[in-house]
Amino acid sequence: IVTIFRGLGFARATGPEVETEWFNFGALNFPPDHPAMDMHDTLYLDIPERRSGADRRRNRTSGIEDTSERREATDRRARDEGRWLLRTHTSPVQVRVLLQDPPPVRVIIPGWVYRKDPFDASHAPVFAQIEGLVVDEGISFVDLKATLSHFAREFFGARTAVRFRPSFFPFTEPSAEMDVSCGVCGGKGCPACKGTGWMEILGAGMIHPQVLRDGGHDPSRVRGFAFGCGIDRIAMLVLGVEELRLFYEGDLRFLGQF
Ligand code: 2U9
Repeated sequence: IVTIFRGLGFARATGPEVETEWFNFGALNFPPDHPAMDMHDTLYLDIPERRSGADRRRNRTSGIEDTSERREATDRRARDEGRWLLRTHTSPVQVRVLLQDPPPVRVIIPGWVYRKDPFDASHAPVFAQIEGLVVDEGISFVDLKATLSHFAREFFGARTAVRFRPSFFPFTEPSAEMDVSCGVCGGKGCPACKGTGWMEILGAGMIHPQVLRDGGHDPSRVRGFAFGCGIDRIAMLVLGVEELRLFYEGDLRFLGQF
């Protein structure tokens, strides 16, 4: 996947797996207590100094009007004071890139992410994700569609059809999910695609103006798009593997096939 995006001028970026609440949620437009945060069952690290910092911050800001200056100041403090956690997605790396690199930005970020999920046939407490980020002047949804369509044809084969469906993420607006035509039946409908002819492979969207602003950019000057997908799920679809745990158990009878 990285090789395909390298061909489009993307650079690979990496970042820490232990993160703060601000880099993992706050900077990505997850408001405190927003229901979207239920999507992530987060593994927090019990580091007392950090937790007491977050408690102080909550007390200071309670009941006070959330003006944009106030929000900015709170975010700056939150960067240093929030609880520690194991990142639930690779998105905090893009936040770090936004804060560090001037546009034009084109990065692809593979990495391990952590969620408090049971280890079963389709979930693991640690799994692999890959996300991408583009920021420049004049970027539009057309760039998003062209880039991701190219990726799908390179990865799944030249005859692959794609479709985009509206979706929601706190960090992108508008947001979409991309499906590719089922590689098993060619789009006719089969058990692998549950009879629909399509397989959902990634989420994407235009970077939310608030996320750009928190990353130090002026949304009236630059825009961007981002995307993310679970690598394990794609591997299961492509290889026809129905049991996720096989990838992690180290059984040579399974691994020896690849
Ligand atoms: C910044 C701005 C925007 C990254 C994105 C998705 C859509 C997405 C999930 C797919 C399945 C993760 O593995 S999964 O659970 N991801 O659908 N991710 S847009 O958007 C960003 C990231 C960083 C600063």
